[in-house]
Amino acid sequence: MTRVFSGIQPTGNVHLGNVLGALLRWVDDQHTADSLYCVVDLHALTIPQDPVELRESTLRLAQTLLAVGLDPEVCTLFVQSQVHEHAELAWIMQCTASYGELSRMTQFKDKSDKAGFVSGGLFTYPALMAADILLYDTDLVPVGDDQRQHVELARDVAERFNSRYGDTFVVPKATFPTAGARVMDLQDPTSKMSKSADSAAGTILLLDEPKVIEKKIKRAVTDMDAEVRYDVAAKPGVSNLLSILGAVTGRTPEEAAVGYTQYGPLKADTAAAVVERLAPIQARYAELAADPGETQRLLGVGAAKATELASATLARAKDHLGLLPRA
Ligand code: ATP
Ligand code: LTN
Repeated sequence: MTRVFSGIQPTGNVHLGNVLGALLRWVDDQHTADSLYCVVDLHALTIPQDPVELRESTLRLAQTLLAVGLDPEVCTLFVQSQVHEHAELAWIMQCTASYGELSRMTQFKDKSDKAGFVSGGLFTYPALMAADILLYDTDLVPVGDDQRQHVELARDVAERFNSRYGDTFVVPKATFPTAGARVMDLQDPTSKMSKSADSAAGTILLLDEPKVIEKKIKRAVTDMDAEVRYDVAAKPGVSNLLSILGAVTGRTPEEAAVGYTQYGPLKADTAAAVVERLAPIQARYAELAADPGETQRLLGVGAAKATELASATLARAKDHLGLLPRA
């Protein structure tokens, strides 16, 4: 069976872009592949975090993933720091990746330009991500386009390690969402909806109340002429609404456009469809939030399953490297 692995950082609130672009695909994949999903809290440490907030965001994100539909009976859901093999293999990956390779990562350049404090971890972040992926003999890594370079690096270090020390790691491949799975900011439809966006009005949060969702969509930026048509280049605002409406109702944006001649009804129907799609997720989230102990228990089960796979891979890598085993 194909092995799938992906991760998400416990930073910021989950928004509609995360749900439509990533999480719903994870939910689908769990039924067709042997899937592992990880809340990557060690990656969050590359930027200074408030300890109380980090612990809360990690639990909240896990509850969100369960609410969206990840089923711990079907997939393996766990927290990165609870499986210490990730940190250990990350060191080995740091010693396998070259300084030049890590220097060429565009995410590091972007983030280090913006950050006041640039940690060593921000620089070696892709080595930890390679460890995440390689520990599980992963075949496919579903990610957004922004992670393409990092998965490519994971492939390169896996191949280098295999050729230096003998066959050890499966060489993974990234998979990307199909067109339309890129949700844009409602106030600036030429940039992607993002946790770190300046305009809260442009981002629909998974836990936004129906009234807030309606208001944000009603105020969404549209285009000059009043025609409803899917044309991303000429009409980014309306096209974004059509993508969202299509995605939440299981249609293409072109199909979603049929029958609309005015922006008002399009916005009203898009808001209603988003509210309806998110309502059961929000209800499930509220149930899970009322019992944090149960989520922590499920994460413990996930970490135990992950450890079994990860420890075997790490032992193989250490053996091939020539590290002396404990007697
Ligand atoms: P940040 O704004 O802090 O960069 P983010 O909102 O981009 O965060 P990530 O945690 O980097 O979110 O990504 C989690 C997953 O959600 C990734 O697979 C990413 O590709 C996907 N994703 C993020 N934003 C969007 C979007 N606007 N449309 C579709 N998918 C998205
Ligand atoms: N860097 C990714 C999160 C991430 C990840 C991974 C994704 C960490 N480890 C392993 C896929 C596989 C991000 O910021 N979206």
